[in-house]
Amino acid sequence: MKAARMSKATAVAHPNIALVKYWGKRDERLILPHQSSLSATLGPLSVTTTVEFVKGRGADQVELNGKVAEGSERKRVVELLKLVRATRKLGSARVVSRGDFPASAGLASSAAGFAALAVAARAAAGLERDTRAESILARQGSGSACRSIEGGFVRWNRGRRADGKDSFAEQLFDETHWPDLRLLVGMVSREEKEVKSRAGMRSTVETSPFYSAWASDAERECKAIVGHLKRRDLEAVGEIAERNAWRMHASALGASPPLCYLKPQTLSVIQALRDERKRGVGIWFTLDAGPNPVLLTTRADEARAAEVVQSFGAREVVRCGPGGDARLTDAHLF
Ligand code: 2P0
Repeated sequence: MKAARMSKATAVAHPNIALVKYWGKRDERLILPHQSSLSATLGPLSVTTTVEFVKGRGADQVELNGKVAEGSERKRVVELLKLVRATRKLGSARVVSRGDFPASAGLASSAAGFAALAVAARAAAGLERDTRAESILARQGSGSACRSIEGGFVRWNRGRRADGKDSFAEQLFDETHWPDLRLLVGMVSREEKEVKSRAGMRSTVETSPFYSAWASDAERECKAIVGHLKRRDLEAVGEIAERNAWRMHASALGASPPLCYLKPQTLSVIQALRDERKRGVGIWFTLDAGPNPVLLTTRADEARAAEVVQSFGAREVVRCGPGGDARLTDAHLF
């Protein structure tokens, strides 16, 4: 094994919002999903992460958003660093990471965070950029992070292998493909959810009688949505995104105990969006494992979409569009 040049690297990555969701693992350790998923990378929101490997075998130092990371948060970062160390002779690491959007937005900051960490850690270890290897590494930090290595519209193919080498995300269309698409996060609640995604999807896999139907349907929808994205057909993309979100929530509601991530305001916003649609305004939505709807619309209807969610319970609207690839930068955080 060649000793790597000790170095520091910094990467910037965007979060993503799934249009066909990932919900359920077939391998908890390697983070391998039961089904493929497809997302839009979200700009301009981003997480920046600097990694430096230093001499010696001291403990890794991890700082996330200005605080020393502890417990499971720290453990997940340290585990990913171990995977990089398995390929190269490296000392301990210092990691500093900062996001420019609130974790409470309900957008998985872990997706952008682990994508930036994977790109920065590999580069700091002296490894060449390789989006497939980065995606596989990021996936082992947090599943959805594998979809934040590339920009635009990205599909995470579930893969079949037990070692996960064929389970990574690939770009279908880059961020310039559909500049008119707008994605608005309607923040109806900032409360921390009672059951985190990781535990929620585990419980759904283990106890929901709807799980296998969910997984096979999502696999089909992942294929069906591609042609609609290619044609930039908002209505067709929106219809799939909505029903896929409902079906994910239906599978979770079928768990024991039932998992309900929605709030009354979520349903008020959804009802209002449907009414707007009847009036000819082009707005659809998706929902992650949380109460905040993410609206899919175009520039022409963006202002109206923001108005609707705000008048029906959203206290804030975070406006996004398709974002780009994770990238290296010289603007180190330390
Ligand atoms: C997604 N979610 O496709 C789905 C939709 C939430 C709902 O990926 O356990 O933080 O780290 O692999 O990636 C959130 O789960 O879970 C998620 P782990 P992750 O975006």
